[in-house]
Amino acid sequence: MTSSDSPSPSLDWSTLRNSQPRFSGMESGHGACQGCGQALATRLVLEAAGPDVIVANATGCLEIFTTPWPQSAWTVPWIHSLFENAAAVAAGIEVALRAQGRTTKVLAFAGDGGTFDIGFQALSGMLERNHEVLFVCFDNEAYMNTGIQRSGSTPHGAWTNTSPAGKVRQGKRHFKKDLLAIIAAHGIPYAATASVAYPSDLRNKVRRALDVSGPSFLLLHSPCPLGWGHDSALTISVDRLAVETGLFPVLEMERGHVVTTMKIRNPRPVREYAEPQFRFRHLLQDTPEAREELEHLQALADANIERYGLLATEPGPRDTEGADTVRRGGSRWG
Ligand SMILES: Cc1ncc(C[n+]2csc(CCOP(=O)(O)OP(=O)(O)O)c2C)c(N)n1
Ligand code: SF4
Ligand SMILES: [Mg+2]
Repeated sequence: MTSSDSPSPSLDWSTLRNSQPRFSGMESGHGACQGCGQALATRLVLEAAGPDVIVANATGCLEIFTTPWPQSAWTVPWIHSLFENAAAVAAGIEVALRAQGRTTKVLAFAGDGGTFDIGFQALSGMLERNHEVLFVCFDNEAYMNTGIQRSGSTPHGAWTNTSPAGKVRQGKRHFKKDLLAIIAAHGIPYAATASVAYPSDLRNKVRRALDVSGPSFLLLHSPCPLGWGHDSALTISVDRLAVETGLFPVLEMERGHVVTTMKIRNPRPVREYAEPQFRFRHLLQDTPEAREELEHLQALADANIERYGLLATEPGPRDTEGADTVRRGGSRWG
């Protein structure tokens, strides 16, 4: 399309095109499902981080869909670690680079299973030893790559293949692990959460994380159409609802203290978040058990809003309605 056939005469196509990030650390042509939040989140992280990085990637969907032998979607140096040791591998790379006097940034990528559960020991050690590594957890709230098993991150009440919903139980009995509180306890320089529904916010947090001296941690909410059972076209709107309900608080922490939050301008009921997702479908039934579980989920969202002071008192440019949700334009490299 040229500027002459632009649908809007006021839209300058060449400016728009020039504002697109030039660098992409993960190319298209990979095998992720349509609408995969993790694929989008990875692209955003790498756009913001730029080319001078090395990635250590734990086993999981991301590793699988980007590297079907003999192909690779990565344009940055990338190494596949075990499910449990991405942080340890990244720490080793960081020490080696430091010994060589190199400033290349080291990123560790893992799913929620590889972060909240099986990779947690290596992560905790990496943070405690103060390695200059950015650890990114792509949180799709279950072990997706092996067929949707519940993890420590799966929300209360959600169906998975190992937390079924039926007469006796209404999905997962336990709560989503409060990983942020555990990360905060390490007192690291920078930790933050972000959602693929707010790409500019996400990219800014990557840049901030890479600017600090020492370890940093990002928890990126990454919808999985297959495991959550929503239409792949709804990935962004579903994730926006995760934020607008309070179920996924978006915030930044320095040395364990919350320093910024994305305020919620119009809080949405968790029912609205649950409706498009198969994993919460049983909570919408007209039974006392389903109603009670949905109330629990609402109470958890309300508790987050209260705990982090998420309610907007007046409209702001960085609240859930003011923040940039569509415009692209990450850093330009080369
Ligand atoms: C020690 C070990 N246990 C189990 C597995 C099998 N396994 C591979 S990927 C995976 C699930 C990964 O879940 P998560 O980290 O949440 O990433 P996702 O696939 O959801 O992106 C499992 C259980 C393994 N590779 N290694
Ligand atoms: S199963 Fe989920 S996380 Fe894995 S590629 Fe598909 S949408 Fe992405
Ligand atoms: Mg997962």
